[in-house]
Formats: sequence, structure tokens, C-alpha cells
Amino acid sequence: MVDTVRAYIGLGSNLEAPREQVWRALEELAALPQTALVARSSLYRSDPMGPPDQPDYINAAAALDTALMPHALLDALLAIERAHGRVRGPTRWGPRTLDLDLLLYGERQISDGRLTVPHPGIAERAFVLYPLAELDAGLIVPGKGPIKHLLQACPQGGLERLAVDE
Ligand code: ROI
Repeated sequence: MVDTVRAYIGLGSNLEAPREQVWRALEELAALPQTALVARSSLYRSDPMGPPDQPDYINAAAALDTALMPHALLDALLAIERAHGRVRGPTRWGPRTLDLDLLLYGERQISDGRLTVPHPGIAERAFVLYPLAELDAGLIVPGKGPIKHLLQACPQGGLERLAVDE
């Protein structure tokens, strides 16, 4: 493949067999056109951020090498979410079958009506940062600095790395 960019995706689910949702989504990321799945993190269990009356989440991160442009990649992620029965309910930060966030796209900083990269919540969310750092502990988050520093400022409370077969 020519001219690929390393992109990082955050995965999250807390409905309808969340582990299965995440495993299946990883396979679907691997099958995207013009894209290779380079690495995936462990799975993590995390306390819900947002309304507390919802199940715990399963989170993970994936590294892709892709020739898709950022908005084409976003469209592909939204199509996978839809295929997992994602419905956008009335509750802000409510439960979901599958959430795929475009966290990083190379060193690009993008901000338009559809897409903000790096993902705006990246620095404050342990369930994003810890899986991401597992993929590359030397990452620099454009506009925010080394992931090592972001981790130091973001306690791991409420986040638990799961053993491979859990
Ligand atoms: N909370 C956790 N723990 N993990 C998520 O992936 C997640 N995703 C969300 C909100 C509802 C903000 N809370 C979350 O979109």
C-alpha cells in the first residue's frame, strides 16, 4: 500500500455482549478497504463516564495503517457502528452497543463540523489513554504533547485491564 497514515481508533461498548461487540468491530476494522489493522490493545473494563445508571463499558484501542482520507475513515467507522445496531438515543452520554472514535490521524489536527482530531476527550479519559498508550507508549498527541505526560495527569481509577480470556 502506498502513502498510508497511522490512525488510532477508540472502541467502546456497554450493551448487548460488549466483549463480542468489540471483538467483532476489531475484525471489521481489519477488513476495511485500503487499511491494515496493525495492532490492538487489551480489552479494559471501565466505569461509565456520564449517567451512572448504565452498565460498565468494555474499551479498547486499535492502530490502523490506512490510505483512507480522514472523512472516508470516519464514514467507514459510522457504517460499522450502524451495523452493530447503534441508535443515537435521547440521553447524552447514554449506553451504546458500539462507539468507534477516530482518536488520531497521523500528526493531523482537524476541526470541522463532522470531525475533531485529536479526539477532544482524549486527554481526560483513562479508558481512551491507557489502551492507546499500550499501542505506542512514545506517542505524541498533536497539540497536547507526549502520551506519557497525559497519563501522569489522568488517574487509572475505574479502569481495569482484562486478562486475554476474560
Ligand atoms: N464511558 C466509558 N467508561 N467508556 C466509554 O467508551 C464511554 N463512551 C461514551 C460515554 C457515554 C461518554 N461514556 C463512556 O461515549
